[in-house]
Amino acid sequence: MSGKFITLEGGEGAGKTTCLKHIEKRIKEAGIDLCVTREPGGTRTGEKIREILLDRGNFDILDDTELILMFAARSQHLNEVISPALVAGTWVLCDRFTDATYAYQGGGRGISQQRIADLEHWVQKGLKPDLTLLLDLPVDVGLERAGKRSTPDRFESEDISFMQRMRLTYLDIASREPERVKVIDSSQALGNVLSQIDSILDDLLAGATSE
Ligand code: T5A
Repeated sequence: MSGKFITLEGGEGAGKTTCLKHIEKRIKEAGIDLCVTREPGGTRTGEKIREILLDRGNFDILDDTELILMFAARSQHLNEVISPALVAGTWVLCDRFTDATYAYQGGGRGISQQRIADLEHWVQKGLKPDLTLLLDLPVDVGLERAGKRSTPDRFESEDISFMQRMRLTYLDIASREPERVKVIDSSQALGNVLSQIDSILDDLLAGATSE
């Protein structure tokens, strides 16, 4: 596979949507073909699964059902969108991926890492992002930002302790995989957040254009 696979992660209200647009602009300005997508979702079937997962009315979804639905959407997404793009040399920028499963279903819900790893192995067959930008900020700051926006979905309705376990899981992944996962302090003003992202992208794009 020759395209680069970049994912964006973070807790609620971390600013992913805001930063995604900036990253997309930088990569496209460098003349690189880019596919921008998201999880759960990114395909017709995946977007239907997303609706089920985010709907606050679905309070009775079991933890394992939630986990399996995440990977069902991911399987569709990988086969239909992500892998074909990477094979064609197109870069893929994805709003959330499997680190979110470890953080939300693992850290938040308490599902074992091994169970998630088994599904990851089955569905992804070893495929991992080349670069993950983790937008990290204290849970209360993120919830305040997200709260200003809209009615909370099924995940945004979880309590603070769920969010804290989710944040710690993300940080744990970053400490175990520092080469892949770059932590961005997204509690700062937007300009500072984008500067942190730019310095990482500068290195990545310099490497890509010299290849
Ligand atoms: N999920 C997903 C799982 O549980 N398991 C999985 O495996 C996967 C893939 C998906 C949900 O699914 C869960 C996690 C999620 O809950 P989502 O749409 O990806 O949903 O997730 P959200 O976190 O809800 O994403 P949002 O787009 O809603 O939030 P963002 O993108 O993090 O935040 P954004 O950019 O909209 O910013 C929030 C507000 O803050 C402001 C923005 O203007 C906006 O108003 N803001 C700032 N304000 C001050 N300073 C800054 N630096 C700011 N940056 C942004």
